[in-house]
Amino acid sequence: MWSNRAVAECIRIHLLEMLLTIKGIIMELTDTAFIIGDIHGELDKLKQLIADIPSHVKILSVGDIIDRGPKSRETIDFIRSSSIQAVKGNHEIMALELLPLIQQLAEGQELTKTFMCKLGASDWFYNGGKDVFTSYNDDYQALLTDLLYLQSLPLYIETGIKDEEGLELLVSHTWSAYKPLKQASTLTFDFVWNRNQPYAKKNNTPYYNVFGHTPTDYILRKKATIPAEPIFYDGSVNIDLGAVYNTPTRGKLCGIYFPSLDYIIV
Ligand SMILES: [Mn+2]
Repeated sequence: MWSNRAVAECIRIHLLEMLLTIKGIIMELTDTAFIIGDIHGELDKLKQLIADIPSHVKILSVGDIIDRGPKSRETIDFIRSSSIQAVKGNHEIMALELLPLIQQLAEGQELTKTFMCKLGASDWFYNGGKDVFTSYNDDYQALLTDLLYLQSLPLYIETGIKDEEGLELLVSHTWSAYKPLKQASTLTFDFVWNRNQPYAKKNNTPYYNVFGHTPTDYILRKKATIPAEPIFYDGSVNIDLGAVYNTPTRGKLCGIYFPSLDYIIV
C-alpha cells in the first residue's frame, strides 16, 4: 500500500522528468575553464569574481544561481548576457516545478487565492523563491521567459578539457562523477540534491568533477576555516563557500580554474 506522500512524490518525479528535456551537454572546450560556486543571487560578488578573467577562458557555473540572495532576477540576466554556461541546481529545479502555473499566469489567468495557495505550497516559495517571484512585479511573461531559460540548462557538462592525468572536467551541482551519466534521466534528484561527498579516497572515474551544493563549512564542521575554503578530494572539488550566508565561515563566492585548480575567493 502506497502512502499519499509516496504517491505525491511519484507524481512530482514524473512531472519533473517531463520538464527536464535536457540531461547533460557535451562541450568541446580546448583551453581553460573557470567554474563558479553557488551564487544565489549575489550578483555583486559574481561581478567582482569574474572582473579579471581573461576573455579566452570559458566561464561555467555549478548552478543554484537564484534564491535567498538579493538579486536573483538580475543574476539570471547577467549570466545569460555574459554567456556563462550554468547547470541546474536544486533551486532551479524547485523554481521549475512552478512552470505550468507560471505558464497559466502568463497566459492571463488571474492570480486568485487558490492560485496563491498552490504557489505557496511549493518548496520553491519556502526556499527563497518567494522573493524571486515578487521581484517580477506581476510580469509573468518575463518570469516565464527566465524559467524557460533555467529549463534549458543541463544537469551536467562534459567539457572536453583534460588535466595532465587525462581526467576530463565534469561540472555538476552535486558530486556526480561516480554516476553513469547516460542514466541522468532516472537520477535527476541525485544530480541536484545528493549531499554525499566523494567517499572513495581514490578517484576511479575518467572525470575531474567540480561541484557545489553543500557549503564546505558544513562538511568540515568544527574544522571549518575562516575564511571559507574549497575542499579538494582525489579527482573532485567542492567550491560552495555559502556566498549568500552571512556567517564567519561562509559568505564567500569561489571560482576555480581548470586544469590549474588555482582559485579565487571574493
Ligand atoms: Mn544546492
